[in-house]
Amino acid sequence: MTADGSRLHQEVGGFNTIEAVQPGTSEHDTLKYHLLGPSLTKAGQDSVDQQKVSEIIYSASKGSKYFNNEEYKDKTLTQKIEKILARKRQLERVDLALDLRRADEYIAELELSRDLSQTVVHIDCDAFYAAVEELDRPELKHVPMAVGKGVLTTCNYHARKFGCRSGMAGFVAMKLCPNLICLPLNFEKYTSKAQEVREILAEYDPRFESASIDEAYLNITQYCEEKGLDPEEAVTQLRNEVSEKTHITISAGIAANAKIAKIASNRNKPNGQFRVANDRATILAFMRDLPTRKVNGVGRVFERELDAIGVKTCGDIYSQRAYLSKLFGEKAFQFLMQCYLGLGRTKVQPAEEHERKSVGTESTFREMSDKTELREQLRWTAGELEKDLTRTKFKGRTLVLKIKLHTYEVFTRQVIPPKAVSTADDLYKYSLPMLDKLEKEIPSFKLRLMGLRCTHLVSTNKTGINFFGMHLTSSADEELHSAKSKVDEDGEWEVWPEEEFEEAARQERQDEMNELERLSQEQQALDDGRALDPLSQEEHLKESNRRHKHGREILPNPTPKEPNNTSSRELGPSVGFQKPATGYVAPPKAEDEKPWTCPICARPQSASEKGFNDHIDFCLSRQTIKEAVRDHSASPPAVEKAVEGEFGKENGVVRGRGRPKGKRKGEVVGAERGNKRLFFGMQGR
Ligand code: TTP
Ligand code: MG
Repeated sequence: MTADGSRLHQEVGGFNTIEAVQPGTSEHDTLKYHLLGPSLTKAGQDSVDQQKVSEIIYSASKGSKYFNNEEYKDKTLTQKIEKILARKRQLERVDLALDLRRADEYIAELELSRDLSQTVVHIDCDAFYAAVEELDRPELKHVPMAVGKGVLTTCNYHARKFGCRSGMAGFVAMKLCPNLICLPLNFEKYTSKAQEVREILAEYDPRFESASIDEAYLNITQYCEEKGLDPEEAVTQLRNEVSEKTHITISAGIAANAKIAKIASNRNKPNGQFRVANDRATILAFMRDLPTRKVNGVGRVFERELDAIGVKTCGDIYSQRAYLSKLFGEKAFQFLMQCYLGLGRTKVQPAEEHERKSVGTESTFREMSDKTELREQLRWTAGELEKDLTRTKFKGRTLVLKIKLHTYEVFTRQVIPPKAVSTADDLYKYSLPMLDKLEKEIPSFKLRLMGLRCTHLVSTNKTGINFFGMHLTSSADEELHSAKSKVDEDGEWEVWPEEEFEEAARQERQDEMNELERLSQEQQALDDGRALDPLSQEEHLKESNRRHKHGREILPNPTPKEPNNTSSRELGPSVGFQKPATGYVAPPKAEDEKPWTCPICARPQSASEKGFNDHIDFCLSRQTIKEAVRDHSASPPAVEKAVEGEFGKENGVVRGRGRPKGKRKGEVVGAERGNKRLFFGMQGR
């Protein structure tokens, strides 16, 4: 929301214009912007008049429950933004020299961790579900077509020219494009095609990381070295190979880290690629003009909040650095500083090796208030969570119950059971008192969503890699948990916050899809001249819950055909180089080996000499980074220069990607944005 009523984003950096007007004068304008939906930044809409689209969505949905709810959410957000602005005005009157200095120290520290030695690629299939459908019905290639009935999951690039996009109610899309052909979903077909693509990816990086059904990250540093190829050549070759063998096209972004690679892959869509060179100045210039919403992890709400304080592009973050932590929390501060600097993870690893912070399940249903029914729903949710915990091999030390009322208010409650829990019986037993209590506290208790989530996970895997790649045995689990907590309390080993923001934005998107599902049902009922049928509503919701889960299942990477690829990758950059930088250590070969304890951080490590030494190097380099920052942080106002002049040259020396320091010792970390959302705190209220 801009004070002068200007457009939210002008065309910047070659990206498509987001034409929606976002003035501060009329609340309906912010609402119209909101109604544009979760996929406003999708590729293929350069020529679309988004203002016209927003008018059509507005008039098509006006009067519906969905619309009223969106209006309510928009008003709540506007109020929240007013509070943010009031707080900002207050802060402008006090001396923030300390916050400024702290921000500058953090920038300097982050700069020292900048790793420009890796080539990370993000690939994303073009109009994936639509492209797969077009293989069976090639005639659809030449006409506007979408997949999904109530809500579009995607549409081909013809349809996008009309403003149709994923996350749009089908009947709204039909208003934009009356000739649109909508096909039903066929998950099996998409999964099987995705597997064909993955088989090719494995040839380029066997340790590639699937990010969703149609996207993946690869580290091709090793591949390029071995084949003597420039990254752009390697990616062209990869894209050609995918297109020839699978008959669908992919787009790719090439950059020094995953965050930039993901942004870049959307730049030349469809069937294109874009590289941001591994060079600090190029990266800063790229980020400077980049609208915040283009960053994975900045959803519609956060975008508006940032816009309110004058942050439209990642470059704008710098001038507001002293306020960010106080306005949005420590994690948001860290995340934003990393966006400003164009930093992100360089580590790419198979999805199944990813450290998990929580395992949870939730589902939306028609309004439910009957006590017995609610308990049955809780029992069912506990059963679903047990399945997920069994599959992922975890137990939870903390159990979180989330509910959404018919008024869309979200409440969460959590409990720490006496022992880690994983069975449906235990999950139900410990969550029931929370439900009972909420029921008593909240008048007219009608729910439309219930979720259970386990956090502070403990692995039930016999051996393997878990939190931060540490070696685990089931007997070491309890020790690990206490070791981790202790480490966190000391403000060390904080994870990169981007993951939490990405998860929060994904959650926001999912919630929006569910709401849209409701809109389409309302409309369907209206068209048919009948009341909303609870049973068909439930069917729709089941479908939408299923759609949400689809593509997020973790499948093991296919084995590459060339055997020497695998062995070379074991020594390759995404493992070898990353070891010291992240604390990653390979699991020991013998099952009975006990982990060794690092004398610096006191965390259990792999009982292999090489891994252990690498880890110690990493711990020592962290110390060096801290000392260097402390020594150099005496003159905060000149930090931009200081970074370039004094720290920039050290990039090649401090080769490891030091995990940036998280919350400082003794510092009160208030409403941390990522955390709050991840743990389903009260949203937007
Ligand atoms: P995306 O990669 O986001 O979209 P896309 O491949 O259709 O189009 P693009 O060319 O812009 O990449 O998502 C991949 C598939 O996931 C998509 O084809 C359909 C499905 N999907 C959903 O089910 N729901 C959603 O909200 C989105 C965005 C996608
Ligand atoms: Mg795609």
